[in-house]
Formats: sequence, C-alpha cells, structure tokens
Amino acid sequence: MKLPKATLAAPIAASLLVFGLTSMAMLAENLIPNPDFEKGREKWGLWVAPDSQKMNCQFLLANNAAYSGRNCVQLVSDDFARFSIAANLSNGNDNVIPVEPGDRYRVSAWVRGDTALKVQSGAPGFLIRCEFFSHHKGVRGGLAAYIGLHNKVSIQFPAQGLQALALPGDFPTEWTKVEGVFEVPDTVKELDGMTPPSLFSWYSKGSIFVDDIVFEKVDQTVPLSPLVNEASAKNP
Ligand SMILES: [Ca+2]
Repeated sequence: MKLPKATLAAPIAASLLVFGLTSMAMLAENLIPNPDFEKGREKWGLWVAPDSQKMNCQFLLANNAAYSGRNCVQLVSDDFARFSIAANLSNGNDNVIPVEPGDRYRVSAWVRGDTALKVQSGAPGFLIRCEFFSHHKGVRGGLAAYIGLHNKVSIQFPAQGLQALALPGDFPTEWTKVEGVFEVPDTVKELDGMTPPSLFSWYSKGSIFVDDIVFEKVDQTVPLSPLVNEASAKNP
C-alpha cells in the first residue's frame, strides 16, 4: 500500500523526537549503582593505600545522619590515612568505562566531616578521583582527574603532588556538595578508559560521611569546572 507523504511524515517526526529525548535522557543517566546507599554497601568496595594499612581504615554504614533516605556511608580511620570507596559497575569490562578524549563527565557527592575530624597539614582531606588509562594495553596511564572540596579539578599525574587541592579552610561539618565537570584529556597515547569515581579520605583522621553520588556523561554545553593546574596537565 502506498501512503501519502504527509501520513508518513508525522510518525517519522514523532520517532525522531522520541529518539532525541532518549539520547538526552541517556546523557543524564547516573552511572553509579546504589548511589544513595539505601541498599547498604551493596556494589561498593573499600581500597586502602599501602601506607595506611595499619590505620584501621573502615567503610561503615551510618543510618542516623544521612543526607537523604536512611543511609549514608562513613569513612573512618584512627590516623591520617588515604583510602577510598568505589562502585562496582558490573559492566563486564573490568569496571572501566570506555571513553574518548574530549568526553565530558560530571561527578558530585554530598560530604561532611564529624566535628572531631582532622586533616593532615597541606592535604586535601577529601577527594574524588577518576583514573584514565589505555584499555588496549591494559595499563593505567597514571593520569587522573581529581576533584577537591573547593569544586576545582586537577588533571595530573600523582607524582606531581596534590598541593593545589589542599583543603582551603576547615573541613565542612554541614552537608556540602562537591562537584566537578572535567574533560577526558588527550595527553596519554591511546587513552580510552576511565575508572568510576573513587571517593577518598586523603589523609584525614576521624569520620567523613558521604551520600548521593552522581556520575554522568554530559554534553559539550555543560561548562567545565575550573582547573587548578592547566599548565601541568598539558605537560606531564
Ligand atoms: Ca542516602
């Protein structure tokens, strides 16, 4: 049966609209499972740096002080320690997100410290980190995006230090949103992978509470966060 053009145009336009809306919705999808910890610690794991193994670093669930719902997590250590939690994406891809240079991501979390929390002098206290690497080679490039409590981003190699992300004042004891938008850099050859965000106690001592993690791919219209070290990010 031959349909007149006008009859075909409407369904095509409608399906294009649906496709467009679906694409936009996908761009805003939170990539983190159990981002609000309402399913407890499900899908989340703890990592402790070699120099912090004896500091009783713990990843606990707190249900009396959440930012939203019943639960948040509590990162606690007996001394200045570096440890993190990260989500398991269960994506069958070694917990790596395929990326291309120029892709833009936004990550945010709600964070607060308890009143007894101490941060080692000159340290950031809390950081979010996404590591980049070459998936082809199965090796990490050593390059990562770091987001500090002042909502600035550092894209750098670890050896360059993290002084630029040092805690700018007292650690917040009220719930505070930490957020960064960054671009996947083009400074590592064949860079094509990124880890999901790790949420770090970066040489804090005491308790840090975290809730409501959002990690999403955004389009080029979303402004990048200020970079603290643009020059060194381009010159590893
Ligand atoms: Ca929650």
